[in-house]
Amino acid sequence: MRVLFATGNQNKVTEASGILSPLGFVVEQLLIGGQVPDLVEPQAEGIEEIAISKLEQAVSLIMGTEFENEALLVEDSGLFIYSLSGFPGPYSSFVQETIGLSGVLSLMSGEKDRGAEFRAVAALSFQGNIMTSTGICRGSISEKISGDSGFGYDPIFIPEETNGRTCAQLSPDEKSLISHRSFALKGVSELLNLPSK
Ligand code: ITT
Repeated sequence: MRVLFATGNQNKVTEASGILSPLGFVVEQLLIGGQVPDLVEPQAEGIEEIAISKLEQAVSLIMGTEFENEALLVEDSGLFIYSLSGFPGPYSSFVQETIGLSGVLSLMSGEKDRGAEFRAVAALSFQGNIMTSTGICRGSISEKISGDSGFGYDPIFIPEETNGRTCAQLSPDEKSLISHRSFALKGVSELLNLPSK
């Protein structure tokens, strides 16, 4: 079954494909007229609200197109740092683009409590139903930038399970075993496979 992923982030498409293809899904980036559709990210408190709003926008964009009857996926994620009361959370993209990873490390300078988590909400629409699932990956913020795989905050996030290695020091398969994205996507894929009532 094909899943059209409405995202501007090619790294997310690659990861989603690695996670969902063993489960029998073919993940493709949603392109309309060859372009990534422009979805407005509302200034909302929660990433679930953001994911659902973006999914609703994407659903209206595919109405009347060849994609109308296909499964459509949106996923919104963020990094939540406990000592910063969950910042950057829903503002993670903006913060990455403005102060960047070194800016986040500066905010954490001298901070002993480095606990943090990545969260992802996957929202999927199929045959008029909307399903959502949340995934969490707990860990901590590193003291320095390390590793060059992955994307985004990966070089400063150390999952609990990796013996001090950041996500950017993991192979794609290692990251997918424990990532917020993987738990969220597997969650929606299970909902999709439920027999309809
Ligand atoms: P779309 O909204 O177009 O899907 P995006 O990159 O803006 O793409 P998000 O809003 O979901 O995606 O991501 C919020 C921020 O969190 C952004 O800076 C990402 O780079 C970062 N991020 C998300 N998942 C991540 C991951 O698995 N590893 C590292 N950083 C991640």
